[in-house]
Amino acid sequence: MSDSKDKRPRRRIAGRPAAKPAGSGTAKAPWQILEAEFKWAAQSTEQLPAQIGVELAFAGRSNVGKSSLMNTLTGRRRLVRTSSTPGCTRSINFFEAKARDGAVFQLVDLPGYGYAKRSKAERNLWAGIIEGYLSERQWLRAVTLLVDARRGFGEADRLLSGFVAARPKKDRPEVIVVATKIDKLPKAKRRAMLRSLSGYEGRVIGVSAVTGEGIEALWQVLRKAAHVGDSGDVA
Ligand SMILES: Nc1nc2c(ncn2[C@@H]2O[C@H](COP(=O)(O)OP(=O)(O)OP(=O)(O)O)[C@@H](O)[C@H]2O)c(=O)[nH]1
Ligand SMILES: [Mg+2]
Repeated sequence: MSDSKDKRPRRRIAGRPAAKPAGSGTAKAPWQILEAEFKWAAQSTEQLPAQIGVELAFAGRSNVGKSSLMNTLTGRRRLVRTSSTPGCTRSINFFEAKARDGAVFQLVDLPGYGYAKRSKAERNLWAGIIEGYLSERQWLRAVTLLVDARRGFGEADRLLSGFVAARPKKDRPEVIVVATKIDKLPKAKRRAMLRSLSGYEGRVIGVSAVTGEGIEALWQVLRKAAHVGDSGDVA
């Protein structure tokens, strides 16, 4: 794609959380990302790329921390543009990440779902594109659904997980729920919050783009969902 660089979202310089390198403290971990680069941006279903590899998507309400989490997962501060103003990501952005053991993933950053300050027409347009991507994308193996640790599971989160749940079992991606911004909760309250995250029954991984907490646990689950063997091969 010749004009891919032109579509690349501009990066924000100031005010982002300091992403810890994924794998810091776990030197030479096989899951640690050594190379990551922007690949593609799509602003409509028609602009989605043909097969480029195993896809791991990041979905959730606007401003919940999707783009920041991707920076932390790849150990890069500025791979993905983030902002304290909701509505930052306005296209479906693909980033290729290569792990130490050779496994390669396409990390897919989705725009925030249901951002209230956009026009209804724009919200509907993006709801349709996100729904189309989550319910039909053939190479999607896992959807990390981000929920603010302090707010819990809401209507938008149920909708997003519903798009995936409606797929036939044989090609249904795994939904992994993560509670973001866990650093904003006192340590003593975290376990209880994760257990009681309102409206959700399964396991929730607490993560922080600031401290790097939960990143190794999330990579283990993502790699399992992508069927990555010990050798780094993607089945
Ligand atoms: N304290 C803290 N702040 C975070 C964390 N993750 C993200 N943030 C902040 O939350 C804001 C939103 O982060 P983004 O990563 O841009 O959120 P997003 O979900 O991609 O937002 P949209 O693209 O607008 O949907 C930014 O100000 C980040 O610095 C975290 O783990 N801890
Ligand atoms: Mg974003």
